[in-house]
Amino acid sequence: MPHVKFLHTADVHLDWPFAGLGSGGDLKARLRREELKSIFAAIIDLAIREQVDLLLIAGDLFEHKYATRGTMQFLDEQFRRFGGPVFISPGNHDPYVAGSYYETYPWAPNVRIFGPEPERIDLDGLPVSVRGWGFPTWEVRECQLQRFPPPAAGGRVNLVVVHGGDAAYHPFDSDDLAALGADYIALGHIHKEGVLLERAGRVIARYSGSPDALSFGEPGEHGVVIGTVSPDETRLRWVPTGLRRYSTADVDVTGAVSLEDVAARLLRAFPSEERSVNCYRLTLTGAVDPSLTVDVAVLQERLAPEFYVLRLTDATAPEADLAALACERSARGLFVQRLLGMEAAEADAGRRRVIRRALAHGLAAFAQKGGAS
Ligand SMILES: [Mn+2]
Repeated sequence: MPHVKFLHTADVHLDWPFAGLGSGGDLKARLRREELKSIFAAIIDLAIREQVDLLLIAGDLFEHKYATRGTMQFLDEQFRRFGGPVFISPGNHDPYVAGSYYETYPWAPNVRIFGPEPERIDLDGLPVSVRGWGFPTWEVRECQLQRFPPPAAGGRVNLVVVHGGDAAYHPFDSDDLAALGADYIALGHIHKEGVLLERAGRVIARYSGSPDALSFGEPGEHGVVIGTVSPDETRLRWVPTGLRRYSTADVDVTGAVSLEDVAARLLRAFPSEERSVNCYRLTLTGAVDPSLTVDVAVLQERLAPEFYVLRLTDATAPEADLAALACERSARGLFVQRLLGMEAAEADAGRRRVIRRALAHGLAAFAQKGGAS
């Protein structure tokens, strides 16, 4: 039975600008851009170690607007090092537009880049056909899958590599994907890994997700897919490749009397081996001593050696002020009064903490509206 082993990745976004990394952000952004390259090199190492037959890259490999020729040279070296066939379907961040590096760079002969006309490539040395298509513009609002050539006959394994999946960026649904008659469809665009289509318990289409998180919008683990596919069996393995995680959380600092107290709570909340590599966006909650000013700039500076990236927001409320606020004749006063009442009536300590957090978030929202009325 013919079969093929491949590595599926997407959304590497080489040369992503990495804005918003906090103080020292520019240096960190430059470092993160280098890290993305090292992750891509590690993916090639994995492909070589796993002896995969081919690479499927489902778009957004690089940032068209920021990518340098040096990055293309790096990519080309990696593709040459892999040596086997490499199939790329450009996406909305690296569209196949006139003057794109996809068009102008002298890529290694093992690299095949799909363009605006859907194509099927029947490989010579392997019983495999690969179909693909690349974004010709920044947005694509029509499904292109109906324009794809039919699958190859004759017992070949039929693969597809394509980018998209939402309204402005090449919309398609599971029926459109099923109609391709493929054994496996390697998808890119959604940065969270996940299966999009299964048939009789067999995965037909899935997103690999981005190999490393790019922002706080991408929590959790990131990786690539290694698959072995024949016309009647699919075995897929998702391999983590991410270097840094992004976490968004609340940290309750109720009862803190000093910034050192708050710092100690933050350090206790996350193991040092995690906070030294990951990126955190944390909201401080709870009622603190009325004499304490929660100066997040000072805290961030104090904790800079302890956290790789730390972005703090203060949503604490001074304990004593709450009673005064509850007497205020305003929407905010009424809000505080109601929540303090709920808290007093609640027997469960966990639920009391939830109410206290809701109170803190509500007060932060009132503060942002800029009015106490
Ligand atoms: Mn993307």
